[in-house]
Amino acid sequence: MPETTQRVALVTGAAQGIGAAIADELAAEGLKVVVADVNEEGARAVAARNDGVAKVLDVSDPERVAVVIDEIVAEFGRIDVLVNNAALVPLTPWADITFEEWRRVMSVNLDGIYLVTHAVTEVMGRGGYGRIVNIASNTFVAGTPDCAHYVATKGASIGLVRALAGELGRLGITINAVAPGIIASEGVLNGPHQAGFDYVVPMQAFDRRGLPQDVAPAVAFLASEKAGWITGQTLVVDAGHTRN
Ligand code: NAD
Ligand code: 4PL
Repeated sequence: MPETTQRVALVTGAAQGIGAAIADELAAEGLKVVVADVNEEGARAVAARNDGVAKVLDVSDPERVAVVIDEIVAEFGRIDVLVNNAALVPLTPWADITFEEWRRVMSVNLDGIYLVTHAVTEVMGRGGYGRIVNIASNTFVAGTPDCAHYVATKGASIGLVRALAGELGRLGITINAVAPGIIASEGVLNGPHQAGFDYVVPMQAFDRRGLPQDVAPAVAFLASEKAGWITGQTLVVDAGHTRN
């Protein structure tokens, strides 16, 4: 099996937005980045500017997840960092959330974390070192309206971090969550969530819209060797919108 000394990071949903900024940050810190997304063109562009690798991946597709992890292991022989970033970010009032939409959000935002994390655990454990970061959201505490299914998955993502820290710790793997507040990603700027800036920015300590680049350094820290004594935690990155 091929072995690279360079650390390898898999970032899901990294074709745009927060995931793309995380891929840029990890590459700048010297990691080989695997940019995985359903959006092939976007993933290729982010991979190309970072001397990384693009993978077409729907995180909710078990067969595809298995194939992509096998390909990464075949190519690099290791996966050191996993960032579970891919998600649907809907804005739908409770009365309008059909069971179909509910299931789809669970499938991408929660099953996707299970599938990719479960699939990388063996190869990470083999190396005796690993960093997993789930991108959660401050909606879990902020009371953000009209996204109950989304908030439920973000709470579950924090629950999984807390539950898994012990088992993964035995393998030398840390698992933490980063919970951003509203961020001007492509997804938010092109959708109904953009209206949220009007009431959120006045609650922040800093009077501007958060950018994907405001979140990426916190993720890179938790994904670094330096963060080895931190696991099972949630780091809120929201300009002080929520405080605890
Ligand atoms: P975005 O919509 O701009 O980008 C999401 C990316 O995920 C896209 O490239 C999309 O193609 C990809 N994706 C969607 N479904 C996928 C699937 N099934 N498999 C693989 N890739 C898939 O979103 P964003 O705002 O950058 O959000 C990124 C993460 O940050 C999400 O987990 C989101 O919940 C979280 N977050 C966002 C905000 C915000 O305000 N933007 C705030 C807190 C947390
Ligand atoms: C405060 O995670 O945390 C809107 C959209 N507003 O996705 C989020 C806030 C959104 C958020 C989020």
